Amino acid sequence: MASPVTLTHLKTVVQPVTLLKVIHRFSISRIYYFTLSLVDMAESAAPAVPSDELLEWPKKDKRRFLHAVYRVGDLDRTIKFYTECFGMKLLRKRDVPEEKYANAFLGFGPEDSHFVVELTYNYGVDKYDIGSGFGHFAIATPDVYKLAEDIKSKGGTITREPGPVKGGKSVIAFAKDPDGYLFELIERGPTPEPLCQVMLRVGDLERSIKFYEKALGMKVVKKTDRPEQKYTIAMLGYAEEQETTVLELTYNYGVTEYTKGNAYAQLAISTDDVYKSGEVVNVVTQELGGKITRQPGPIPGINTKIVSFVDPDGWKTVLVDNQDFLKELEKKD
Ligand SMILES: N[C@@H](CCC(=O)N[C@@H](CS)C(=O)NCC(=O)O)C(=O)O
Repeated sequence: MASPVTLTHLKTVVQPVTLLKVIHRFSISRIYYFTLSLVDMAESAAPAVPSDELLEWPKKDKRRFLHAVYRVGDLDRTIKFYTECFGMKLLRKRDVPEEKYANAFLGFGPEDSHFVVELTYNYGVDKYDIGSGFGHFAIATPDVYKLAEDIKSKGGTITREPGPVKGGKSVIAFAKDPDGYLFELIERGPTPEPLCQVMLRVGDLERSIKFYEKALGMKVVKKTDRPEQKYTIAMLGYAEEQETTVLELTYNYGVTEYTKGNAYAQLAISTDDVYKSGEVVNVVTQELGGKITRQPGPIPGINTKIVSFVDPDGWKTVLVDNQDFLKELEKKD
């Protein structure tokens, strides 16, 4: 279904090149050519530019990080690990036998106010390739040393011992979950959102920043360049880094391509209007790359309205209708 805003948000313009053609042809005083130029003009008036109001929409919209979706080889194994080692809560589970998959949602607080992980188990698939592009999720904790010790005592793997980040001051460690997904443990005082980062590697940081600002209305809340370590990171989101989950985009000097594997799936973000949001994404993908992978509309069966797309590196985002999402949460009770 086409969005009702489509036409009202577009202004038609005559392209400057066409005007030049008109002037040139008029100067040689050939009515015949002039007439042709008017035809040209009428035809090329069709391509439209988006209105400022449409492009401002993502910044005005009610957006929040909802969940990160990824695949695991054994749902119960991951639930046990996240609840025992990380202290997450199991928030809901659903089995969809007709489609041969099941989901589990876990996090540090209820889904209507917290970012959570949505685990997907596909019947019979016990292994996935994480690829080289996916970086990590992150958990903020007041004591990284203690959390790392707890994880070890429960049989978990710490791949990087606690200590200051190379080239910086914040205390971090890395833990690996049973499927090989990395979780950065970050020392931070009490925070409303302990599940605080999704890190993805990108091939052109400035292009990605523009994409997430324009298509998704995010703000750069921090940017750090570490020439000694040969990388730059940008934290993007809808509130300050300490208050919410951010998307951490990492650019490693000179590296423009990564493998995506088949394990990490997408980031879900809320919106008040999937149709209007889809219009903006459509415009931005034409300028910066990426593409819409699912046109705005309700998911058959569930009826939640979504629009999905990939960014210029191929990382997927799904925008989910706010009202429909809340209805989905009510259904589980
Ligand atoms: N080459 C790194 C660049 C990003 C990076 O190094 N990030 C920091 C955290 S912000 C890190 O993992 N440091 C490792 C350490 O300090 O041991 C990557 O692609 O993961």
